Amino acid sequence: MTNPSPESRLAEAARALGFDWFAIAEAKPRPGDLAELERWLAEGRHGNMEWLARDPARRTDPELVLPGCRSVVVLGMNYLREEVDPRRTDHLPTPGYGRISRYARTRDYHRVIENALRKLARLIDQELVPGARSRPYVDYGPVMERPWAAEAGLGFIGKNTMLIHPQEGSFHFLAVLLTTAELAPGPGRREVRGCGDCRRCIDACPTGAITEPWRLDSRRCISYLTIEKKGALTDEESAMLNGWLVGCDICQDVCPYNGARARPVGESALGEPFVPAELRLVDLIQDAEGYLESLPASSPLRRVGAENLRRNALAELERGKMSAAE
Ligand code: B12
Ligand code: SF4
Ligand code: SF4
Repeated sequence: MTNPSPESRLAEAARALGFDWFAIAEAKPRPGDLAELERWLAEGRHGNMEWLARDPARRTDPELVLPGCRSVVVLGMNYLREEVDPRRTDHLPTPGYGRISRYARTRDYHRVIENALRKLARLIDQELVPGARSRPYVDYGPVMERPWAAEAGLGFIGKNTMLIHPQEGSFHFLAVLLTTAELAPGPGRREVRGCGDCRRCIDACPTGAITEPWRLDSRRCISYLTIEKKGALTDEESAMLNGWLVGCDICQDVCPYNGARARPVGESALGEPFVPAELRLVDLIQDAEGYLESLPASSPLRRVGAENLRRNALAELERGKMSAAE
């Protein structure tokens, strides 16, 4: 019997750690990514996320992050817990409540995924390819995760800018391991049907943040406004939250790829949701700190912070009053 390859041992270890997707790309800069990122930044589409504008060349070339990098291992973890009905058109919460996006209702994926990635990095460096150097990245690292996921063959980038798996949809977190180990790439970029003539996400986005197919303006995106935007919201920004307190799922909820074929996971490394889908606005306005303290330390809402939660709840309360008066 032949010994299993390093790639299949790595894939098996990733599955055991709770990852649902696994693929490998060769660590060559992807043509076009740097130009697209630079254009995006030059137009100010990153808003106040200054860290994204630091050294764009580095974000698109693994060699500049990890000298000698040969392979990019891309992983995905499903966070869908409830069926999605893409035909649903009413995305507003119960009056007096605000919505919490799906990603923020379970344990913080950064923590769960970082721990798992470190174990995989050790497996490569110490057992599979001794002497290799591997670096784990999830979200805040200098790596563009979606383009790498597409390159490795996990799916395609949709007009809503999400990485979409043709059978399993987009409700997956991504993570990346850069490694000096030379691993066999696979399955590799494949021809998938993609979006075709569909433009449901563009039409459904309540703020026009998807200004053209595949191009998003963070400054109009509810996810950015509720989570990343620091300080006070302008009146125009406050009016844009459309019922959301943390994140926004609309451009994924309406996507046909997140319908019947994308199944909610059973047991997940992220655990069961412990934050409800809607929170009462007055409770947060009165005591956002108290609410955050009542949550487990692993809640992603703690990253959002009491100040933003209260600010968002106040904006929503105001919006609710205005629409009731109309
Ligand atoms: C900054 C950021 C944001 C910003 C900006 C989002 C954006 N679209 O760029 C804000 C705060 C708005 C945001 C929101 C969300 N985010 Co976010 N975000 C990131 C982060 C840290 C960097 C993304 C980035 O570099 N953007 C700059 C643009 C230029 O690059 P890009 O989108 O990666 O790739 C572009 C090019 O390849 C180009 N492109 C490719 N093909 C084509 C074709 C044409 C014709 C054109 C013109 C362009 C083009 O378009 C791609 C998409 O814009 C990544 C993590 C990471 N390190 O990659 C997570 C990440 C993308 N976010 C993620 C998630 C889950 C979300 C939210 C769903 C959270 C929520 N529920 O509120 C929303 C979704 C909003 C949306 N529709 O994108 C996941 C996405 C998983 C997936 N399956 O795709 C990531 C990968 C985090 C993770 N580790 O899981 N996010
Ligand atoms: S996350 Fe919401 S606001 Fe942002 S692009 Fe998607 S639908 Fe629009
Ligand atoms: S809603 Fe339609 S256009 Fe938007 S990402 Fe999904 S398939 Fe593509």
